[in-house]
Amino acid sequence: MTVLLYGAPYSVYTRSARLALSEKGVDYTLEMVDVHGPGGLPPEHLTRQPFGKIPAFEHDGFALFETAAILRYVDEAFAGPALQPTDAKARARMNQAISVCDSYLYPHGVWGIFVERVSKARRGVAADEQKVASSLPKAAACHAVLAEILGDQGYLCGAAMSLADLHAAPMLACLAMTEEGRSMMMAHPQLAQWWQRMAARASMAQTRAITDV
Ligand SMILES: N[C@@H](CCC(=O)N[C@@H](CS)C(=O)NCC(=O)O)C(=O)O
Repeated sequence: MTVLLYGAPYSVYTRSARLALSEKGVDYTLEMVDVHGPGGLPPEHLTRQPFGKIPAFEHDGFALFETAAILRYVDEAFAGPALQPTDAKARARMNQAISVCDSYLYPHGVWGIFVERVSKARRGVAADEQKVASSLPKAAACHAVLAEILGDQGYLCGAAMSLADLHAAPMLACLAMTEEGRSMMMAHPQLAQWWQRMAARASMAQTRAITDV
């Protein structure tokens, strides 16, 4: 069996796919595709992901892109602990949390805050304060929604970990590196406890990258 993941350790979406593979106990090879490298996007990557994004995935010749689809496939195609609840309402919440991460947390939390505060600082570039200010309320709303979905459960969609946790954790790991992200998290004590639980998982340690060193 061959499982290939094309992506980069710094990418939050690549990390979500790696977390799912790791939690399922699937052996895979990470083929480095550096979309932000000096040479730009390697042109051959467009044959795997026509929009030039990472990750892309392949299992014994079956090629797939879009992280949410990869995560569902990994859960359904491989043995290991189930990563999707069977209850219709819990599953709907899982899909809602994933969609909130994709639509709002990624653009406003990762790009609007983490990239402005952390990535740009590493390059010696000043943050665009207007961009940060306009992203803050939306990132805060993401935290509030995730905290509401979590409630007093151990994981986002119940007592067991689900794909929603694996989708959200890499993005929140980025935010946890910023002052703003930490205070948004601390505003929701249950979410802060959930974060500690996620951060302690072996899969998170195995996939730690420049985003949360
Ligand atoms: N909808 C895609 C989004 C993936 C995505 O945005 N990946 C980022 C890295 S975390 C990327 O490839 N960015 C490169 C770019 O936008 O040029 C998915 O779910 O896989």
